[in-house]
Amino acid sequence: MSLIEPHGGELVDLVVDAVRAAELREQSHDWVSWDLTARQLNDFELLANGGLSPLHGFLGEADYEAVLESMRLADGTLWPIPVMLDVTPELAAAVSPGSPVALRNEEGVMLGSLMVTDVWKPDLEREAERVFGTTNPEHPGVVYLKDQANPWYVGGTVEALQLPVHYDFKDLRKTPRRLREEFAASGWSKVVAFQTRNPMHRAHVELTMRAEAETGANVLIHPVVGLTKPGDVDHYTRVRVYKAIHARYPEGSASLALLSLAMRMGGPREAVWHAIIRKNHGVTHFIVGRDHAGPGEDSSGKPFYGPYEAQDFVLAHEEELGVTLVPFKLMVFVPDEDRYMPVDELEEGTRYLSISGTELRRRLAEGEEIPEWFSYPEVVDELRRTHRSRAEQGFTVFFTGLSGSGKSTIANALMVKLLERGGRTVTLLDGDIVRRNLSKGLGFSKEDRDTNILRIGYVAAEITKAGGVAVCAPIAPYAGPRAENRRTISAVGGYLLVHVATPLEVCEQRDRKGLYAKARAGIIKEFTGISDPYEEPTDAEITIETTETFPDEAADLIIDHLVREGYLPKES
Ligand code: PPS
Repeated sequence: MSLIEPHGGELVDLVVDAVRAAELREQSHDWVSWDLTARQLNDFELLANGGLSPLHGFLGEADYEAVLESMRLADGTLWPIPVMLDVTPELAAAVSPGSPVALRNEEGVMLGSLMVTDVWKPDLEREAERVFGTTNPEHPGVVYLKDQANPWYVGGTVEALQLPVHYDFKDLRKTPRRLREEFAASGWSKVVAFQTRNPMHRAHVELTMRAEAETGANVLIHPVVGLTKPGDVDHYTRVRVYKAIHARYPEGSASLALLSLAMRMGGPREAVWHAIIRKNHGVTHFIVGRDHAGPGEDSSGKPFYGPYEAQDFVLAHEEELGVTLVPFKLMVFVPDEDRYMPVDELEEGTRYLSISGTELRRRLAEGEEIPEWFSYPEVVDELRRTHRSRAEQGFTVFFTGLSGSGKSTIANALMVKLLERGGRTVTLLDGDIVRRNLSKGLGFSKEDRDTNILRIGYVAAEITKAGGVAVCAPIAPYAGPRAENRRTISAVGGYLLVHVATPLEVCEQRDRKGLYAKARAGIIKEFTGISDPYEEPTDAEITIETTETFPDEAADLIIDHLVREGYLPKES
């Protein structure tokens, strides 16, 4: 179609017509099935709609190797990020080159087919080193490869029966073809794309308007709404913000579209990938700012990538990419001139202001003012709707400690004191109580204990998300599930780990339920502290020695902590 020719190059379209779709559906009755993971679903969508052109499917081994080694496909095409289908050993064993696989979403709906060309077991550590330049498990891309990715890869060509369905913001989910058509129909011969995974504020509007002025292009606000960095603001909130921001541009000068991309946080390599993806969406210019697609710093404060490494990398490949780089330095507010400027254009000694993401989150959490020079009132309102201040958030107090350490007694005292204060619902998830209902039937093997703790964490996260208080008091002897719960609960509200550190000898001496005697006699097997491990927490916010602290005092210590952290008001 000539309408879409002006820019973007050839577009792959893997969505088949109705006849072929019916044929594939019919044949698939004899095929093995694979339920696409959240990341794979994003990759599938961009493969199917041509966002990942020139790919026609998930990479095979030769392309994978070439991408790792030289950032190119085996035929020499520039391609920085490997896109494979990672699968379980069971699926890998069930397929071989030539096998068809039905690709399904989590509800079991068949979205496409994969004709397998390659099956191999990758060296994920090597992949991390090559793609991310690090094997540091603090890098989200490395975490994914280490903890979440399935251990086998399958490559092959894809045919799509349909694109994944989205029920939210439907009018903003624009395929590459649709965007190209819209640009052509609007007479936009140059388009500069702005990529983001964060809420936008005035600095971003200023930056994109400058890019518009410098290049003579129209702006495409093209935020990622697939998988982004864990802990990012949810995409629902962000899209409401983008819509508000979009209205700030002069009528007809900017477009807004959402991109279902699963980011890898791969910094320089990912920036080049983003440029390719944007080109497929009909864009001619691409803004790359500071630390583009980077995960920031590791725990020692060392950044994973240099602040402008991504810019340099895109620049080095600009000609081959066929997309013009629009580099930007950090934008800061100059109060004396009442305007935003790139930090490198300021004269020495100029006074300027900026608010970091961390500072913004702190202000939102503590209900503090966010100045007008930083953002627009409608954006701040939108963020406040979801970023409830700590005083309004739910939280979980998670006790851990040996049997008989006093967890339940302190947990009960805490619950009563919280109810006395009022303001939030309080749910007690005590070890014994949980085992009578939620975890009925589970035993005390490591596997069952982990399941039990993760179930408690799941329920606590739901309560916390809904603004309530969950007080949990299981033994929770293993660090792994405790850490997992901390992650999921902190993402939706407050989390506080309390270690009731009563020594084993004291618990055994008390032996209120007579269990220690039975454990010593071998009548109860796998008893924590006696014949089963207890991994002492090293990350507890509060440690209580009940040999010296009464339950009443212990509960007050926790309340004081919650007041200091802003979850509870000072006066009762
Ligand atoms: S865990 O490890 O967190 O899943 O344990 P939890 O759900 O808290 O259950 C601990 C309570 O079960 C009783 N009990 C045992 N505890 C430890 N090990 C073994 N083998 C065992 N068998 C039964 C015990 O009463 C625990 O209650 P508390 O309140 O901790 O004393």
